Amino acid sequence: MSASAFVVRSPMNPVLSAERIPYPATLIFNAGVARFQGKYVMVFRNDFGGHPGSAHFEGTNIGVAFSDDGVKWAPQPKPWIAWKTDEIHRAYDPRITVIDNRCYLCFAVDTKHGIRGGIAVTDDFDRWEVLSLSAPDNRNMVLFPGKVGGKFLRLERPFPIYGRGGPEQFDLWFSDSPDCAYWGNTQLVLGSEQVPWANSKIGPGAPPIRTRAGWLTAFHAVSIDKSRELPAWHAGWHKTYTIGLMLLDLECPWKVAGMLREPLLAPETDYERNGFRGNVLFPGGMILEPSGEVKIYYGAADTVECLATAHVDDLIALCLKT
Ligand code: BMA
Repeated sequence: MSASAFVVRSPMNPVLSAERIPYPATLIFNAGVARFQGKYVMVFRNDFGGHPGSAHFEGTNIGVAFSDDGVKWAPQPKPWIAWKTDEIHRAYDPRITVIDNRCYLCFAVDTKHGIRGGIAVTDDFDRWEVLSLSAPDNRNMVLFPGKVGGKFLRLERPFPIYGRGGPEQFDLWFSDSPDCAYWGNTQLVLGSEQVPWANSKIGPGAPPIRTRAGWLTAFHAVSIDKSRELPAWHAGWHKTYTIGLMLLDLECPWKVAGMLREPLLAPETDYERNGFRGNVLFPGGMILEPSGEVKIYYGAADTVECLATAHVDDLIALCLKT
């Protein structure tokens, strides 16, 4: 049975889109989601000041929405983070991890001197404090919802354009930190060549969830087919982003304990195939419910935010299947 048989797309999809946002919004996607203080919270990317069919946007900010069930979302009246200085152009693709009752955010930060991975902390989705900004180029950072040996743990995706030998052949890495500011113990987790269905870069997606069998995490995997133009609001779009799934060792989280050999989800529906960039599924949040249901949140077509669900036991079994 193919993996997609174990995953159900929400009938409410897309669970958040630009029409529902009470301030200028064009693309609402690539969100991070967590359960915090009895509610679900989503931080999402908003590319605003554009219109369908045009590839030009005025800017990007990060918005917040709350929910009682993780399905129906109420966006806040105003955007939250709009980071712009002489050096910093924007922050985007946020993820959230709750550690010791505080919400840690990871985001990509476009700067004059390259793309940096940022980590910040908030207690109220109002004030936020930056804890670290990596050297460029790095992004798609996610933090684990727990520590090993007292250290914060993260996955990340540096993108070495000279040293890796192929165009956009980028891999998934691990590092840890005593304080979320100084990062080290850098280890390769998964090389893009180990993902059998992808021929280009991979990257961390949703912050891992802790299960009895290991840290379960969804990643994105890219295939490029130059012979096939994909639907997009601009010409020359050839990349398909699928969602992969793996288990990492609980004590040595840079060691892969199992990986699904096919995509967990690939673009199928209209809202996944068509939009600003069609055929893009970009996972950013995973929540394990007490029932064993796993909610998987993903941006679709760089245009809307979606939800799919599966049972944690099935996801573990899929990763351990040889
Ligand atoms: C990546 C990032 C993501 C985006 C994806 C597909 O490089 O920019 O934000 O979803 O491309 O366009």
